Amino acid sequence: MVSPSPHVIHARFQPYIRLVFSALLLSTGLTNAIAQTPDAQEVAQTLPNVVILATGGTIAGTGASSTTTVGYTSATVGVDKLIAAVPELKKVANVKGEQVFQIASESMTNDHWLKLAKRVNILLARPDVDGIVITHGTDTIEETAYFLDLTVKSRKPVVIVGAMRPSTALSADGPINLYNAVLLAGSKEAIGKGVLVTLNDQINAAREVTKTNTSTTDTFKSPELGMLGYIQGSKPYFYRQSTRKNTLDTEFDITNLDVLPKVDIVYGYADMNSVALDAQVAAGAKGIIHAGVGDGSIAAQMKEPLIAARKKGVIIVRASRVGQGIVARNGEASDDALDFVVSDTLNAQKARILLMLALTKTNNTKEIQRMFYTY
Ligand code: DAS
Repeated sequence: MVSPSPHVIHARFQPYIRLVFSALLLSTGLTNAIAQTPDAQEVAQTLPNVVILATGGTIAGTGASSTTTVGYTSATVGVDKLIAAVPELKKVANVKGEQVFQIASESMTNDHWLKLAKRVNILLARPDVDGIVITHGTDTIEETAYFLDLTVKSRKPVVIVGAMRPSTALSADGPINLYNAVLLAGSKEAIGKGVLVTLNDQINAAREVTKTNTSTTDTFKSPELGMLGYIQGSKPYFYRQSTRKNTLDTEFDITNLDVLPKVDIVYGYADMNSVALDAQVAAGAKGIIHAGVGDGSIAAQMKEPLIAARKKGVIIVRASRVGQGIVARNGEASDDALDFVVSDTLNAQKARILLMLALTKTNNTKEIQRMFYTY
């Protein structure tokens, strides 16, 4: 029998040889692909660790129907449900949640702020925490943000987020705001920028941000001085940052503070009287923010009551109800002669926060005025 030529053998077995080679290539390719596709644990190791501290507010609110955008119940949804409602968070950070409070933020107090600031500082001191998100009611978000801006002792990002529509509403803004906040808190770009507030795809600085509309989703703005940037397509874009000192660069330390000095606000208006001021001083106020009309103007009938308060050792800060612009020293009042302080561009509610912290350090009005030009 003539042996078949090698050529014939090759032709007969060619399909099998091709199959074996294909199987080898496939398995090698798969091996490479598997080797290149990191497993879930490896992915998690590349993501930042962000802790979400939940305090309540509309972002955790529920309404009677999907069209209820006012008259809903604030602060009802827990932090775990907030996180579960946004599975996309897992793509941008390793997230853990803590329910610090569950309140509508109009009920936020100094005690809440001290507890929150202490928790933030403890967490940020941990090497395995890269950033913090605080979910918060929008009514006092600007005040909590500024208090933390002056008391957080870290350059790691702290981002405060809220929502203007409850979680049950059509086009609720909470989920995307929370996603953006976690993304921002885990970003390198947000390091060293001070405490930030994000809603509506925008990034604002704690010092300048304020609520400008009672109910619309674009309510948070930094009028005149401007926001810091945007979040677009899962990426933060910064265009400016505040020139004022914050976080690690402030002289305030609340570590061992259990109570803040009592500071109240009197609101200026035509035909005002000193009943509220006198009552606040009698109740033990250590400082008064006079939110005057215009450039912090003092009505004739208010001058003596304010001087009397100052003589009792109460620090008087001239602010303005207007909201934007500088309250000029020795402009609408003889601040040098009256030994008053001016708020610079801080609105009344933020001037109150800075004065409370200033009074934990000094009663010297020259030192306090320096602080209002520094922070
Ligand atoms: N009452 C508001 C608050 O909790 C609801 C909100 O807008 O978050 O601040």
